[in-house]
Amino acid sequence: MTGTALVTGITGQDGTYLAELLLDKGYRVHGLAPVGGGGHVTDRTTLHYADLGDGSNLGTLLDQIAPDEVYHLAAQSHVRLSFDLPVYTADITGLGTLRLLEAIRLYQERSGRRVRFYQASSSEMFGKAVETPQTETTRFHPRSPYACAKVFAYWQTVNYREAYGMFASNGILFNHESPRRGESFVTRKITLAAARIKLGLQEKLRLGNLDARRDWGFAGDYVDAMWRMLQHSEADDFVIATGQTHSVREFLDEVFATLDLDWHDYVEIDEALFRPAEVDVLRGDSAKARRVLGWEPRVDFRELARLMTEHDLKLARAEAMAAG
Ligand code: F7E
Repeated sequence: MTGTALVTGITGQDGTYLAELLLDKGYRVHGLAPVGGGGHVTDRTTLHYADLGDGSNLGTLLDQIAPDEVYHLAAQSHVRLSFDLPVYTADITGLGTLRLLEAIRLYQERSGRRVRFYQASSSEMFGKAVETPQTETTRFHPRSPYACAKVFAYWQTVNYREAYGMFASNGILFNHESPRRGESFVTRKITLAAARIKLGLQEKLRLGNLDARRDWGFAGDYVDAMWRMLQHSEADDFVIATGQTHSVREFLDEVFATLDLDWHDYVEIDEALFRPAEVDVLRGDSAKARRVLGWEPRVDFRELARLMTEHDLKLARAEAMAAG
């Protein structure tokens, strides 16, 4: 169905791809953005300001917007940073989700309308994974304040579904990247630096643990899974992943090879970039989403590395031109 959608975190990587997908399908799209939050947002969406640490205007906004679907993507989403800001992360990422769920429950009661709710759950909840690959039934073992907050939000979503019959679904998304990925996440940090090194704009790249392995997909593919979850006949939880795992080192290999460079000449290891507890390896099994939602990823690891590198090479060329 199409109708009115509300996307929290609309200025983030996933928010922008999702807004574009929903607009293409004919939705009216409203977004929540943090006060002072920048980002790439199209002028075809209506932006509202809210703070998930406060939440006091969420009810009023829901009355104004009257959404059919709410996609909750907003979070303090940086794992390393969550170790420095654990309480803030728990408040925004964990309690923020509860504030929104409770506001939606009350809105449904007031208006007599039904809202479909999507929660951006994360593969980080598997953390020190007890089995491989991880599925919807794999037990969680979170390894960061961020992951603990996401586990809390996951269970609140399940509880609103069970306690109040709300249409509330968890997408358990494994890492997903794109040219719009924030510059402090490892893939984008690497593609930006490699492109700048290629053009002589930068000499070194400092990184942490190169042995970590992730199941990396393309964000554009993953927002389609979010939409499919809310069109399904019933609310449920789904793992979204490629089923392939690669190390940070392999990502470096791909990106620098594309540019005819050897990363060993440029990468320096910085102990400060290691995490107090690391998630060593993740690999997801999205068989349920494939079967039930008809979803499948289209962009593989090599293609992802290539498209991000090409994008950042263009950015670096523009930077070099501007510098004269
Ligand atoms: O790190 C290692 C780091 O920060 C990936 C978020 O979207 O995906 C993301 O979480 C790996 C880690 O993503 C650097 O130790 C090495 O093992 O790109 P990342 P993440 O922590 O996996 C999940 C699904 C989410 O839900 C999160 O919100 O790369 N690594 N050197 C580094 N990581 C960073 N950031 N910077 C480095 O220099």
